[in-house]
Amino acid sequence: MRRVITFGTYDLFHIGHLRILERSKQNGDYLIVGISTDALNYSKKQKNPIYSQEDRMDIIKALKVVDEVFFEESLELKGEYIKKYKADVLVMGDDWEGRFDMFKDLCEVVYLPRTPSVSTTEIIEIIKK
Ligand code: C2G
Repeated sequence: MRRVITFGTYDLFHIGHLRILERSKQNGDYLIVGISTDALNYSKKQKNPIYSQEDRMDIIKALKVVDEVFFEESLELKGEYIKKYKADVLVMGDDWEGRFDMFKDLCEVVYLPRTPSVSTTEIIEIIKK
């Protein structure tokens, strides 16, 4: 069984999120998703996601393509998560292209093209207007 791992915040869950999870699953048989905690998000972007980490996790966990979820507490722990969850392949969107190449000695690393014209930031901007 080929185990796939991917990570994300998945705030205001949208079609780009669904597509990357579906395409991640196509890289193997079992999909494990690390959900960025509110604290990790705050440290990266100095703001909290709209949906709480518990709600974001419940949404991802309910998807047919997802087999297992956990909270990603820190970007620095990625290597530990890859080992803990025995991942054969790490999949990320290509906005992260090259950023996780250091894990190539632990597992395969794949970057997939993002779905164009949709993002959480853009959704927030449209609603604000
Ligand atoms: N994504 C996509 N197409 C979009 C928007 C997002 O394919 N139009 C992908 C991203 O490339 C990422 C995943 O969906 O692989 C989750 O995106 P975010 O929720 O924005 O995740 P991010 O905040 O980048 O957190 O450790 C890494 C981080 O946890 C990733």
